[in-house]
Amino acid sequence: MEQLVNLTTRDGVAVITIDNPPVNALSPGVPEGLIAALDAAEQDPSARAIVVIGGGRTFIAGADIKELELAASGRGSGPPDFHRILARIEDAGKPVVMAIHGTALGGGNEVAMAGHYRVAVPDAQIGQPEVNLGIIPGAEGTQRLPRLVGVAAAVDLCVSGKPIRAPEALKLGLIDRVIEGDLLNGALAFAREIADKGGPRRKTSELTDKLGSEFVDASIFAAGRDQARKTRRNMLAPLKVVDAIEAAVNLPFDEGCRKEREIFQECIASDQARALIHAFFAERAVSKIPDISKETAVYNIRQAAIIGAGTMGGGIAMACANAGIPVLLKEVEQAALDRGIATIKKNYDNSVKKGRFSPAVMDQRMALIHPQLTYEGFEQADLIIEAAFESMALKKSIFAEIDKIAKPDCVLASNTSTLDIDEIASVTSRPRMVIGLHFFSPANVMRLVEIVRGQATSKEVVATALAVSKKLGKVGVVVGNCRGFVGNRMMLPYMREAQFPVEEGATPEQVDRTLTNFGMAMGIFAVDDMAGVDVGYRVGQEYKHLEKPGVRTPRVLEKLFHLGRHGQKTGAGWYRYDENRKPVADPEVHALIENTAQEAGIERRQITEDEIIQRCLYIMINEGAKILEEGYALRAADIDVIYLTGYGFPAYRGGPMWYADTVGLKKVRDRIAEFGAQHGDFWQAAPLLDRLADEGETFAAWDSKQDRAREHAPALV
Ligand code: T1G
Repeated sequence: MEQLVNLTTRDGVAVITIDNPPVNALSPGVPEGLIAALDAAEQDPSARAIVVIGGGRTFIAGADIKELELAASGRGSGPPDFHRILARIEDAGKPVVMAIHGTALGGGNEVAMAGHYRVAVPDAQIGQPEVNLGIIPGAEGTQRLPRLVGVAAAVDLCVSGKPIRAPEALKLGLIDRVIEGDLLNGALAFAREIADKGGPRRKTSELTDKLGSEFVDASIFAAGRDQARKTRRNMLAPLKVVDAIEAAVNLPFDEGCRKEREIFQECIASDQARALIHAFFAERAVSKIPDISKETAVYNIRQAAIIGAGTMGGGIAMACANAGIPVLLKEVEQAALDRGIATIKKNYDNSVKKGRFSPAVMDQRMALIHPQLTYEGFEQADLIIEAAFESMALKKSIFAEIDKIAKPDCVLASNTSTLDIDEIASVTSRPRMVIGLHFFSPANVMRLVEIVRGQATSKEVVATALAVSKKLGKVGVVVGNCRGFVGNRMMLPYMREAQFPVEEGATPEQVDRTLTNFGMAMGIFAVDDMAGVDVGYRVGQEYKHLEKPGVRTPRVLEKLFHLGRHGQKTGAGWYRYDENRKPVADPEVHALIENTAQEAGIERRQITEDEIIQRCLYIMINEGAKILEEGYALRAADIDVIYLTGYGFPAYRGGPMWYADTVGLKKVRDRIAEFGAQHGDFWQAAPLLDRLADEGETFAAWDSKQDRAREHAPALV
């Protein structure tokens, strides 16, 4: 087995270094290496104490999620059990000091808590993010953490899954010292101090002073479950982790660990864990583009420039400033510019009020955004992003202008959400430098960027777009240049199909409630009202010429449009909006729907939640399959990431394509055929879906086959 753990001795202290790049996960060989090193360190008379430290950029970032993926799918030798290494550390005959830098997450923090002392550098991040993977801590963390930080803090750390920085960990008692300067030297000095002091080992498992009692902690557990239900709607693990921490209060340590193990096993065998682990790796796979290697040159983006200070332009400017990139923000007239800057300022004020950062940080970020009415300075920009009104003519005129101004190696990007990138690029002398960077509103918040690769876009420009997305804290997904790209192209049939159950008997509220119960962040009619019924109507008009004669088209949206019910912005759309912009069911809309159905001779009936989910999601999944076979997305997993990070699809369902695999592609395909028979051939299974269904295959298997095939013959999007 590869040497993943090294032992050296320095100044009377044994130093155990974990060296398992990229993140020192507890992969097979690491626990074994740790035990061997501890054995050797204990036998070394010159070592009075032991320091455990991570090699490279981090301490231990947790169990190896690849192992968990195997266990969650019932393959491999079952979920890893770290009890032996944890007991070995805690029972060591010499003081064990954990030296933390980078991250100590999940199993990483659990190993650290088995140590007798912990020290960390100021920016170290420590936490239990397991719920983000649909599981709970499975290495005695739910038993040791409350013993160190108290029950309330332990519940919050485990239910939120959010890491904390070292200074806060020190305040909570999770670590014993923050090391300024060199970590190893600081840890060695600390270890020698402890060895000099002598005395019994401080075993976390034996601490009880912060556990309180069942009675005292009851309100904490109740609040924790409320927090889980509110912030992690429909998720299993955040509720289960509270049960495990409760066991730490009610049971002796070893029994509590057994209870934790039981709950851990239950969670890892769940669909939610499989979906969330899929989402973890899918999000990391999107940056792997077959014909773009790690060696592909990337343009250095030191200065950005944005055209249009509207909702999107303003949000993108904030994203750049938040990442420390100075940005020129151009508008055509002062009033529009003032509005744009005022909105940015208001957004930053809100963040300061919420304590996200200080007024000083806000000033720094505002200072990075330079509002202007001319192209002055654009000739210095490394990246120009056009975020003007969604009109081809306007975008082409802007690109013709910036083509004359921008320096040769400046990346020219459009934030268009539907228009043809190749057509936009055709007005420039450098289509290879043109790319689509499709941000999602609010662009300073939403994590997704659809990176639209044009026919001529160079590999260096695609690689730069991926790097810029990462720098902005976004997830960049490379997609092909088809109408609506990937996200919106799948959204259109979803929006369209959702209207038919409403004509046939459901209400907009019933459909939206069904979708939010399923886990969607928002119902489709609430989304329509937020985006604007007029926008939905205009986009629909743009697609009208594509509709086959005799294909059924939704009727109510058009009526809402002509009634001026354009959604939130007019105070009424599918819903009426109260003074707090809260959607309220509107009997007027119900009447409009019933009249429309009557006029069309549609008999109204009971519509089940299952039917609503199947009609709304299967049409989207089917479009996803078409996108894959046409090559406009590299992986089904990429489509999942697009929907998880840009369209509010529930992560614990893994994304639309993963969800289809969970349902079973044969079932999806057969249901589509039934809908086709009932509602017309708008419902026709995509050939890829048909084939995979017949072969009993999954989109996930198709992805790995594609990836394998591409190793030999790179395919462009
Ligand atoms: N296991 C396996 N691979 C991992 C990994 C892990 N824990 N963490 C990261 N990687 C891979 C990742 O797939 C990518 O691979 C590369 O490392 C860089 O990651 C018992 C059961 C640490 C904050 O949930 O949050 O412990 O794509 O691109 O942005 O109770 O990775 O290059 O081939 O994300 O700098 C708990 C998960 C596990 C932490 C670094 N731990 N990791 O972020 O790099 S469950 C976690 C992260 C557990 C115990 C339970 C982040 C990071 P590739 P990256 P980054």
